[in-house]
Amino acid sequence: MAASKDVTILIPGRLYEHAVARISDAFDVLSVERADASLLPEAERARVRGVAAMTRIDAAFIDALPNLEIVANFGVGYDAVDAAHAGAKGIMVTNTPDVLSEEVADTAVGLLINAVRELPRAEAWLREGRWKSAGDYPLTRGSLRGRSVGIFGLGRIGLAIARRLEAFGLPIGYHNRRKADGVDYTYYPTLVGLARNVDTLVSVAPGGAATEKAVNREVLEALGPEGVFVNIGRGSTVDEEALAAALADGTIMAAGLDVFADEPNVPEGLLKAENASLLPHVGSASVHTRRGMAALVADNMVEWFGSGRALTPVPETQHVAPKRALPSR
Ligand code: NAP
Ligand code: 8YV
Repeated sequence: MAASKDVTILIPGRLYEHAVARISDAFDVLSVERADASLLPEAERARVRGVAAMTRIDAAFIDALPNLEIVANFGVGYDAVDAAHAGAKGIMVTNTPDVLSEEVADTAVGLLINAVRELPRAEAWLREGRWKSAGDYPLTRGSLRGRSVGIFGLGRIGLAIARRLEAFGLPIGYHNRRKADGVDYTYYPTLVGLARNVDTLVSVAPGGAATEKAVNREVLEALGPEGVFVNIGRGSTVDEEALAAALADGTIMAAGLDVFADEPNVPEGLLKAENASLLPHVGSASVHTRRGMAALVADNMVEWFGSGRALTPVPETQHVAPKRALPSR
């Protein structure tokens, strides 16, 4: 069966408007305020064959939709979707890899430079008239010169960050669960081992139980007093209390953060830290890149309901095939 208005896609909560438009072109769309099945009458739940979302999709929500075939996540990080549960039930989950990697890597490098060279504070100095009233902005203690970089999560985005920082002349190490194929960067089997051997740690690891608060006091102490920590991955990977303390007491020098554990709530200790550059999760947030992500969300749906294959299935649902008969090729 091809993509058609006979297929109902549920959009719970807010979704980027270009994705809504692309999905609405191809399918019947049902919207609901949030991913809470009690907001939908039973007949409507039964209509739903696909979900497109950038919000939490838990096991209870999946279970409440008896004819659900696919969850298309708007974002490459899909820690908000219970993909293991979906996979066990034969439900496909897709994400949006690759189309955002270069944009997010650009943002990570910007955040690193902001943190090290204090660019947001220097700009504030100018805007507040202090250049005129007080003179030049003070020289920054930090510099990228002479730094060594560690990447926590050397995957698609991590590699794009590494390529950029290599061009800046900086040596690169990384920590993943497994050594990456085809790269010459130095591998560290533990995160604390990586932190001990670099002074600049960039985290782009996925969220979830395996990485929960992995960047903790011990890792920050290992990074040391010249240490700079950048997080462009997920806020859940950091012990934010330990990070705020480390910024306040000089355990590390500075931080650049795009992601937080409980967005949009940012802990007071981080808001107060003048040696932290903070961004409201804008890693992929350009019109160009969000359009690419939106197209991939819609194309996954169209492909699934057309050919029965997904373009970018997540590993937990690689094995999932449609339960319905597929058109002959
Ligand atoms: P990816 O290609 O899957 O890379 C993730 C890397 O992390 C892999 O190399 C993986 O290697 C490593 N990893 C996974 N679990 C680990 C663990 N428990 N311990 C150590 N290493 C681990 O994903 P990506 O496309 O680069 O995206 C990475 C993450 O960036 C996403 O999941 C998302 O959370 C975040 N992100 C943020 C923004 C933003 O706007 N700030 C935008 C896009 C993505 P191994 O499997 O060998 O461990
Ligand atoms: C998006 C992201 O901002 O892709 C991801 O994992 O974190 C970002 O690109 C997010 O998914 C949209 O809410």
